[in-house]
Amino acid sequence: MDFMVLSLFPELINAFFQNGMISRGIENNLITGHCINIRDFSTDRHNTVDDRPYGGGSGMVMKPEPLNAAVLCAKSRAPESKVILLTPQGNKFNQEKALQLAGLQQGLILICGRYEGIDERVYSLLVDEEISIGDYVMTGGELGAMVMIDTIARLIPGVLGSEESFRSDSFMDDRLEYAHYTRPEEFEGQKIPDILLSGNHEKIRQWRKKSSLQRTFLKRPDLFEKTVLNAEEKKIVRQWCRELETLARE
Ligand code: 4GT
Repeated sequence: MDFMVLSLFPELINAFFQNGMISRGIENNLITGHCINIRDFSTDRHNTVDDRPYGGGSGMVMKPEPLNAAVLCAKSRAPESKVILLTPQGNKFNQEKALQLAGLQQGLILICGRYEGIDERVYSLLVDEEISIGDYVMTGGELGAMVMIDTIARLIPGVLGSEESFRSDSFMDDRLEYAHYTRPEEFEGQKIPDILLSGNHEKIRQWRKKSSLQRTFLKRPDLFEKTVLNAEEKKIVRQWCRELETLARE
């Protein structure tokens, strides 16, 4: 999948492309990452990219011409790509949205606004979809673009490497991950659960299922309410309730 980011802060985006899983994915030709500096498309000698808002008020608005030219440049380089504007007004980004976009054959052109945002006319001419990463306001769309690319890239086969693989059962099924432990066996007086040392893979699988359900119930009751438990999970929850009863009696 091809990611092309349009930004006034290309250093932020390029640092992201040059590190961790993303850089590995690029090296292995599984994804590409490019950044276009919107300022390169300004037309005056001061390299202006913003201007005062019509109608008055505080803050500045991104001028339409440089952004428009930058998007047209991106589209000429990647004609099939879907143009996404990062904005608090957009459709909510979540795991489901990430899977949907990861499944597309198209690349993504991600526009990052700054100041008070972009001129409405560029939006209506060029943007295929608006996306928000959550209900809060940031100083720019760059972190949103990075959140999206990170989340989508790890869903592309091979990006996480052959050993690791994303667990589609987490979050897609509205469940949190089970608790993780690594060496040492005892840390600050806390031991790891015995089962994890037993070597019994079936028992470990069941323990993890239980851990996942417990954590979802305790930490994200909103998610738990949505989940439909299968027969095995109902059994696990019943078992948990019995354990709690026993504890209460003691
Ligand atoms: C929040 C989000 C976003 C911003 C979000 C226009 C100028 C928007 C600054 C930009 N804030 N962008 N994408 N929640 N700020 O996704």
